[in-house]
Amino acid sequence: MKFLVALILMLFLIPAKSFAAPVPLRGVIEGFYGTPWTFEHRADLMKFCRANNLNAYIYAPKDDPYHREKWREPYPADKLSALKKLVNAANKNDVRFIFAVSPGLDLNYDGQKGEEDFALLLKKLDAVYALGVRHFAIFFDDLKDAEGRHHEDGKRQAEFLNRLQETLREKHFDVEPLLTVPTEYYRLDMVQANGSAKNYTADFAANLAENIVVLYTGDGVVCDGISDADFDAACEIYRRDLGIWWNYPVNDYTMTEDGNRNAKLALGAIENLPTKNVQAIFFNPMGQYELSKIALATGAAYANSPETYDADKAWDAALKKQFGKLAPAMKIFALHSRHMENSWAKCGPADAPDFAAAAQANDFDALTEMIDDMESAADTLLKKLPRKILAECRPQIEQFRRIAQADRLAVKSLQTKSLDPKLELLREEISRHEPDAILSEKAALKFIDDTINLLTR
Ligand code: 14T
Repeated sequence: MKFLVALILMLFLIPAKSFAAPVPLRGVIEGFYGTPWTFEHRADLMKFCRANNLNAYIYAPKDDPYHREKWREPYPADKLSALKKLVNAANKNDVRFIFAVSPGLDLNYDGQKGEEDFALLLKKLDAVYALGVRHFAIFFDDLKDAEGRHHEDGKRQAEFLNRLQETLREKHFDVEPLLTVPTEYYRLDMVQANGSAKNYTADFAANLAENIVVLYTGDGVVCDGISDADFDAACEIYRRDLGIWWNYPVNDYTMTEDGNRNAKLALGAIENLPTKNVQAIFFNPMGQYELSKIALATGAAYANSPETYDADKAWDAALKKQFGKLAPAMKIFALHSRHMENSWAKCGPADAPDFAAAAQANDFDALTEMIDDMESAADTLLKKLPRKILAECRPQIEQFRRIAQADRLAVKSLQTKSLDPKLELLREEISRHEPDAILSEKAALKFIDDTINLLTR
């Protein structure tokens, strides 16, 4: 009898779990500042999307001049033929290729100039339609001036999008509904202190055609999660189910001075996203294509089953799949490079919480064991990581090794209650490399500074 009850229960529970509804539109948005990905990266991404059951890619690289600054100009022939290959690769892998333009910097809406701009944008999209693209997006993000103000009119923007969508769909019956990002694209920027929508947002939301998909980034631009309640509140403002533009693992706000690298890598799992009602989600990655795949694989696991998603499990699975024998070493390194935080951004799991706890507790045995692992992980990775991957993280792994060495000196200094002068020298060397490589600011790096401070007082 018990057996029968159990069997019947299982019959109900198993399907419920394994058929948890995926987010319908789920994928990657190439939406970061800095050197865009190459066409080779993008072609590879299409296979990655298929393998991870992601079904969409938005082409929106901020520093492709033809996407934003020179949006009026048509793509030159060589770029267009590269785009065509990419569109074919997307179609072959069942990935929706969504072509985005960000015309907001200098778009005219009214009069003669308005008509000219409308025609130019239509021409731009038509050229891409001819390549086989059926999904389009128009973005109005990052139009604020130095004082953080913008001068956009929500009604005018919405009417522009409505007209564009109508015109496109009259010409081509098979164009899918547009996607957009408003100028006020995070919740705390959409509302006034009293909680009601600002004029821009109220006007944009009230006038925008029902079927246009609106993406937003959460309560902030880069924020540490979207609870179900946060999400409901945002959808309430727009009176529709919103899509999410999720700013992890993007790290463009840690750009180095030469603009070619990023000091901190976001190698953690996606976490803290809504469990239901999400219609679309796009993860904005790092310029470091290969290393973005760790977070993206976890994002895929989330998007395929928001209700049952387990960030730690997905993270382990992604590391195993992508790094094989090197997964244990990679995990030790990645543990110290997950959390992204500055004055306005905060996202990603804490860096090395066990290290931070052991440091807090003065647990020298535990610390020493972790430091041994850190040093040997750094050596292994520098020796054995595939060339393409190492090219994206060599400065950070070398910095990781210095930090581990300094941590060892810190433990020794604490044990002998006297500051080893080599520790201060090594700390200076670490500082010299910080413009290029930052990790574990609140764990392994902090332990060095805390120790120096304690012993120099
Ligand atoms: F449209 C958006 F949803 C969005 O996130 N826009 C940009 C995005 O392209 C960029 O990659 C991301 C992370 O830096 O944040 C947005 O850009 C900003 C926003 C800021 F508030 C860049 C600097 C900021 F201070």
